[in-house]
Amino acid sequence: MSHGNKKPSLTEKYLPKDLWKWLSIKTSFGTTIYDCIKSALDNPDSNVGLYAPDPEAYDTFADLFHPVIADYHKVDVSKLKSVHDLGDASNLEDLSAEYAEQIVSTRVRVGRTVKGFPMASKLTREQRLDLESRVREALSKLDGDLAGSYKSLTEMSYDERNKLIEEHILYNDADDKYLRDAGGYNDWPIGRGIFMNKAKNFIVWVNEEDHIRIISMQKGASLKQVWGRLVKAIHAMETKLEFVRHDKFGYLTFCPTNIGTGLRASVHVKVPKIADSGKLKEICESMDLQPRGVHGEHTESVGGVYDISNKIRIGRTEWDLINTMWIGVRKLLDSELKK
Ligand code: ADP
Ligand code: CIR
Repeated sequence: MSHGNKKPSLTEKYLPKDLWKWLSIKTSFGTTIYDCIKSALDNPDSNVGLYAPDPEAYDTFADLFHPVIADYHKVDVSKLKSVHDLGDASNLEDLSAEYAEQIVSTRVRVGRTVKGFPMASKLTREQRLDLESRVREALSKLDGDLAGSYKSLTEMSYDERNKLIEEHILYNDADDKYLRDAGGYNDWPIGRGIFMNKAKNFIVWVNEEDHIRIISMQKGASLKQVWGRLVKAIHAMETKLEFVRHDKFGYLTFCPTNIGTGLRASVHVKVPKIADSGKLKEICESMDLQPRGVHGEHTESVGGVYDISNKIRIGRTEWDLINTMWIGVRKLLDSELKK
């Protein structure tokens, strides 16, 4: 397979040589090994390339999923146990005014899979619509500052969708080639939608890459408020829907990079000097952080603003990952502002 100058994907690296044993195996949802690795086959430039078309794939094809998870998340799978602690948001320290000024906005999201359904690529049209209506029903019961309204993509105009994408509220319109080739956009946009509270700072994505992504976001640097709101939302959603949880891998998601906590805590932060030095990725990696462009994964920076978030999602608690991001961003800003 040709990769240009790039390293082979983790899927290619760890694909067992005795594939023969898997050719007749299917999970109870009908998933084959080909379904799991299709994105890597179609995209030799993948970093990971693997997707779980249903929750069972993580165990049925363990000889591939486990080493990929170990490598990406830097964990020992044999010792791994799912650990969770949402911590206490009120203990998060605010940044000094000088540092806070560099931060455009703050966002935390968690991904979840609803029990009883396969992930995006194996959902039939009917199952996706059924899942959408169950999630919609659950969301309609939220109250207080979490109360809001749901809209399907099919009920929204092109302009309405574009405006929300520009505001970083709605997911991009089926343009991730890795996800598309994994089958994540089957029957797009049917069954997909978005829930927003009145303040537009609590958002739920329905049937994008994952069944649901629960999101808290706002302008500025108050991680305390953002995380506090998300913790409240997670608790509320858990009383209304049952999510798939694995003893080792925690919350299961379509992409194995998101399992565990499913949590990505990010800031849009101005770091033009570090970016110009060409060392942003390297510095981020050394602190378990990942830089992305301002329109999400696989996009570019605009005006020296980067999306900086925790890279690891498993083997550590939610509270640990929130703090990893916060401490790392403070160090980045120490260096950007030359303290
Ligand atoms: P995900 O975070 O769900 O993995 P993406 O990387 O595609 O997915 O990001 C989704 C959207 O969230 C994009 O529009 C991105 O710009 C926006 N986003 C992420 N972090 C922030 C942030 N800190 N502030 C504002 N928007 C953000
Ligand atoms: C890939 O393998 O490159 C894509 N399927 C995206 C994987 C998750 N993101 C990442 O590694 N940065």
